[in-house]
Amino acid sequence: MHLIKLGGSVITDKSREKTLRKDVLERLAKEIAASGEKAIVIHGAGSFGHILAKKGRLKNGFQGEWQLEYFSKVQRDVRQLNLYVLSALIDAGLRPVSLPPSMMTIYRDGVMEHISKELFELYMQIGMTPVSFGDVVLDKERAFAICSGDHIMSALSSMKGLESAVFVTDVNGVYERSPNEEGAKLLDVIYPDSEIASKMVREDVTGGIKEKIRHGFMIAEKGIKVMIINGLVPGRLEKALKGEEIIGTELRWKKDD
Ligand code: IP8
Repeated sequence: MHLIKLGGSVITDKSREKTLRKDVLERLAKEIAASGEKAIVIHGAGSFGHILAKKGRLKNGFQGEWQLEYFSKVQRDVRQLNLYVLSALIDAGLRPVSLPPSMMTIYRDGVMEHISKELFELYMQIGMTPVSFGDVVLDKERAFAICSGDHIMSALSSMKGLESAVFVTDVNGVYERSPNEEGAKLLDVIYPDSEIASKMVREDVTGGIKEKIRHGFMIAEKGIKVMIINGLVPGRLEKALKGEEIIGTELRWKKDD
């Protein structure tokens, strides 16, 4: 069984509000189905969530009544994206079931306090593909919080029978320098003490990669194979799920893993 995070930067155009990359989403859904592997699919919010979440300053919780309108709108919009993901998975022949975080997770002071893992397990047992996503959720201290898909990935990493966690992004993996810089080298493997990993976490080069690395290592610590791969290149996700050699970055907890 695999945990797959379809990054918001892959399945949406992050620069334009509520813009789906339908062709990419449909291809990735087909690759998951073609792999023949069991999976839980988590997707990011992309331009269906991040733009309005920022405008409504939802990240740090309640500051004023005016934010509630943004809370509602972001929840509505990420659901809309979730419906597109569900449709793509159904069309690819899978049997997805939606598990919205607002219905099964609770935060306290910006930290996930509860997630109903049993729902994921039971749906898997009856042959469904659980699908969850980045959402706005209740927070017992701050009224509400942003629950990222990366956070759901690490929260589910203690599930039985888990073989790998694949973070599908719009870059080949983790580079020693910014991938936009000429000659930047892709790293095949990084460790928690790799200079690049700590540098990226510290300097917050891109919020997205930073969170992926942090949550990715929390998963790798449990002995699960963790990969960051490029979903814009056809075939990589399917190969990653089949355990085939591909271009990407593996996050390893220890040097002898
Ligand atoms: O795209 C963020 O989830 P992510 C969720 O997985 C919202 O980081 C609502 C912005």
